[in-house]
Amino acid sequence: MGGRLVEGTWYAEGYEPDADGRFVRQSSLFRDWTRDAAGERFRPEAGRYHLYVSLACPWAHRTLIMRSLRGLQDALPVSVVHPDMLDDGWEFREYPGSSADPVLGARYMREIYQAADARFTGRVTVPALWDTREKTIVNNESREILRMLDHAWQGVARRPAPDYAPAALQDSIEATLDAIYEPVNNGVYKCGFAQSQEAYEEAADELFAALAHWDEVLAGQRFLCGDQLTEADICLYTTLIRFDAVYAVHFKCSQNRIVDYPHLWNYLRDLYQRPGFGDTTNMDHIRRHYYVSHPFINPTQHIARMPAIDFMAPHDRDRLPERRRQGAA
Ligand SMILES: N[C@@H](CCC(=O)N[C@@H](CS)C(=O)NCC(=O)O)C(=O)O
Repeated sequence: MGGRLVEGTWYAEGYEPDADGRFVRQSSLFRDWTRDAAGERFRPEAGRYHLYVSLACPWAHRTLIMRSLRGLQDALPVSVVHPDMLDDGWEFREYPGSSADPVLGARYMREIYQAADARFTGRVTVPALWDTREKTIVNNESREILRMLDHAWQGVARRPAPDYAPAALQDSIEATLDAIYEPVNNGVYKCGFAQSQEAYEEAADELFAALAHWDEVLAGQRFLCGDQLTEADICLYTTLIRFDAVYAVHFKCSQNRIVDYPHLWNYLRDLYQRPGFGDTTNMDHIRRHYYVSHPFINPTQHIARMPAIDFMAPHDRDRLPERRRQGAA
């Protein structure tokens, strides 16, 4: 369930819907950029920054995939919160796959936000990119952290190439990221957190129309923006991989499963089987987080069984051309 800081003080609270019961996601509030140029305030440097994530969270997962694709594991350490997010919000507590906070020794994620801004007002979210030198959060918006690790961190990356948002595709990538955000990435939350039947129906209509559309697109091309893997694929992956195990049940995204879409399902397996995707996916954190953390929609907090799906089964995507690029894992 989580909560909010108001002028630096924590209040456990759920999500405030709009007048028609729709879920409204807060905009991220730390929006500085790391840039690799002389005189920049936040220059990428090995060991200077720290990434706070949850393995359950699809937004944080985007940044973990790029960190892995770029080979930034040594240069950019991470702390992984406990999967449960209840009255105290995200917490650093012992659990398989979770880790402590070596930077501030915090018990709760909110302490990181309080350390960045003692009078912070807003929800305490992951991912968050912390600067150990200036002792502040540089950025807490996944799409921007993803872009920074892609474009500004090559100097400290073990794999500086390829570019996952190359100039020739940048407009198409931005348009695709925008197009999948509301109906799909945020759409599953809008289904799950809708507080009126109408708000739910509206979100479900948009979600399943978008999935049908992208299934059709992927019938004829390997990736969302053509024959190269881009940031757009990373951003769709983190929603698709959670869909059948969690969103279909917990968020009532029940009309179809991803395994029912021939192209989306093969595409999902293709991505899962690549370095950086399956190996950053933790189904235990994912399932436990959602089913336990929202008692207002799952009061028993029982964790639904993992459906019998095999992400490692062979896929049919090799029939579609892929442009192999220098440095690709
Ligand atoms: N726009 C943000 C959203 C991040 C976000 O909402 N993360 C969720 C976890 S999936 C969170 O930390 N929620 C805590 C809360 O709302 O209390 C991003 O893309 O980085």
